[in-house]
Amino acid sequence: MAINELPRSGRETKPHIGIYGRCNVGKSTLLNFITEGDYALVSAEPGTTGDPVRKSYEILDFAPVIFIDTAGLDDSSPLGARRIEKTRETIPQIDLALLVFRQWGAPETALATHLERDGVPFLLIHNRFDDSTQADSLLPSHLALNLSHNDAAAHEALLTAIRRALPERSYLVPSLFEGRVERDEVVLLVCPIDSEAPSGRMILPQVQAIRHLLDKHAVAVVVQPEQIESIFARGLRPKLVVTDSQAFAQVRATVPAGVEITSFSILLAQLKGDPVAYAEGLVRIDTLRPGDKILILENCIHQSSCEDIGRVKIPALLEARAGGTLPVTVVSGLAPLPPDLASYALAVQCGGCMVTRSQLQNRIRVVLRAGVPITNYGMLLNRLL
Ligand SMILES: Nc1nc2c(ncn2[C@@H]2O[C@H](COP(=O)(O)OP(=O)(O)OP(=O)(O)O)[C@@H](O)[C@H]2O)c(=O)[nH]1
Ligand SMILES: [Mg+2]
Repeated sequence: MAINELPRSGRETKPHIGIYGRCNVGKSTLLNFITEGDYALVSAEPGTTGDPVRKSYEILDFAPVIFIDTAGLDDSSPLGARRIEKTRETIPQIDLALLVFRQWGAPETALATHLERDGVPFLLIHNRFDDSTQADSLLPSHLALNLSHNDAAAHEALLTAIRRALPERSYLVPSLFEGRVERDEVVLLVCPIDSEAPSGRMILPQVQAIRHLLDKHAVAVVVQPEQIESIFARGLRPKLVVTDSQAFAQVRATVPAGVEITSFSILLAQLKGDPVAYAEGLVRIDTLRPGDKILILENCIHQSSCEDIGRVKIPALLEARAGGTLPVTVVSGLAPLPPDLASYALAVQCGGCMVTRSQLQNRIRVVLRAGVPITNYGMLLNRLL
């Protein structure tokens, strides 16, 4: 399937676009200009925007995206340093940066260098502040606009530039089942409804799996672990069994030999994470010693079932393996990584269903750069359960 035919990303994985620049260059004005609203506070007072401000916006015939308006890079107010840090923390979360400037100088060069180093694409936006006589900047490619004008042509040009600059992988999602399942084949999805399952709904990876199977015109059969036997007893031969990672042992004991078993977390790891790094990191569990520090990275901040896996089950399994206590740090959502990252023996990352591919990839890259092996919830549970 060509990438252009792939489904657009869902609500949870919208491409993120950060707006950066010095104080008062018109960053919040740009957000309002793009979204044709009055969402962000605009004022002549430098330092108006403090915390990053997120705004969803659907680009017509394209994709829903999230804009992040940020504090000025040169904010010198009493909270300036902390605001600048919050602004910098958004960079690993974005798929595209809009760098707004009135005059190009050292702060713009520093930011552009930072973005280039991190492989983040960016558009340069020269806010002319009504002065159409102002000479264009000497920069080779940029958009020159007067942001406070209601200019339909400029709006269209800006959105076209954003669509072109966004990497395809930020809004087109390959199938969880690419190359594994064909039309009309049956896939058994094992979804335990236990005390950890959220009440009244399915979790995102289960919903995504059903949707991706429907997109492939395959057949999804959704069961709880105790129904697996009756499915096979009826003569149904699924091509693949996908289970909640916590039910691995039960599923292996019930599914007949020869039928491939994987988990939602492993499918997600292959789609969004770094399966090679995860496989290399998994080996580290064999050499863990009491006292080794473990870093749990779980991106969902509101899914209590994950808390139990990350905070209780995985630490207990690793401690049993190491034969003693392992100090565990849990980082939730996209909170900053610990400053002493390099001192961890192993990082264990969840499937990452609630974050974008870039956000997950950037996080993995930072962990690997610090020399810390990283593996994945599902792969670890598959090995230890
Ligand atoms: N005349 C004119 N004023 C503009 C233009 N763009 C922005 N402004 C004004 O410049 C001031 C600063 O704009 P903001 O959008 O708040 O700037 P910002 O970069 O978000 O500033 P901080 O949040 O403080 O970092 C406001 O008074 C805007 O009305 C423009 O194109 N023309
Ligand atoms: Mg602002």
